[in-house]
Amino acid sequence: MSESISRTCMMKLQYYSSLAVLLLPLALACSDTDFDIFYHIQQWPGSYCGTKEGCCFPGNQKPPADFGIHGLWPNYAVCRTIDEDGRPLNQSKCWPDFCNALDPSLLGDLEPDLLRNWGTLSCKNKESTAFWSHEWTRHGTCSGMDQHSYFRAALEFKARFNLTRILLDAGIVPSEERTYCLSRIRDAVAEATGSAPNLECNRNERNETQLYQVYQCVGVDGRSPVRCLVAMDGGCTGMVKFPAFCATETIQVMR
Ligand code: U2P
Repeated sequence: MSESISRTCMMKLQYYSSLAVLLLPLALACSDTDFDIFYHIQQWPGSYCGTKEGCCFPGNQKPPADFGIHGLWPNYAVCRTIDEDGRPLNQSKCWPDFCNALDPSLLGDLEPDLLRNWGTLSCKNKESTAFWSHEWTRHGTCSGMDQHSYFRAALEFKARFNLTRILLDAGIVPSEERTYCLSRIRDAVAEATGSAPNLECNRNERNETQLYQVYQCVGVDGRSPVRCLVAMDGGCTGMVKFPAFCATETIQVMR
């Protein structure tokens, strides 16, 4: 973390060093651990692929019918309207991003686990490495962790709280016909993890609402579930689909 403290921040810290009261908040404002929680976000492939746009599989490999990681995103408790120097921002900012440049020499031993659990489904970002690179540059560089620790933390969290299993155990099974009460999905995850998640939905080709992403709130250590600071259920309705992952007609398999 100390490497990422910028020269400007260092000068500010020196300038204010006699004012002990100001020193701590300033040090926090200059640091790349200046955030309140992580969102650990997982996407359901049945819903990513089951839209008008469809999806793509890297290397011609259909992934398993399991939630996949989208990202581990540092987030502020309250959106900010001024920058760290107290100047007003054009737009309010709800999370830090792009804190550093990319170091492409990532991952090493984590790659098989990442391919299984953090594969891309995007037809714009067709290689999983491009997806990881994007997530690292935009979000990971603000996490206060090095690359290896960051990706490992996301993988370990997913393994510890297996969403697909949690939902199955609560009788929430992927289905083309059934719809589920949104609160039942949220309660199932809350009971299993101790923290109610935020949920995001999208729409299938019949314009029905379906569970797309689950946002689990995680402490700044990247390990422990914590209470979400704001409740969110973007795009969801009271009853949602949790579609089976078999919508082959909308899938462009990559060659
Ligand atoms: O965080 C949003 C960015 O990540 C990309 N993304 C998302 C899911 C996925 O499986 N693969 C992937 O690359 C988004 O790409 P999009 O969904 O827009 O195709 C977006 O760039």
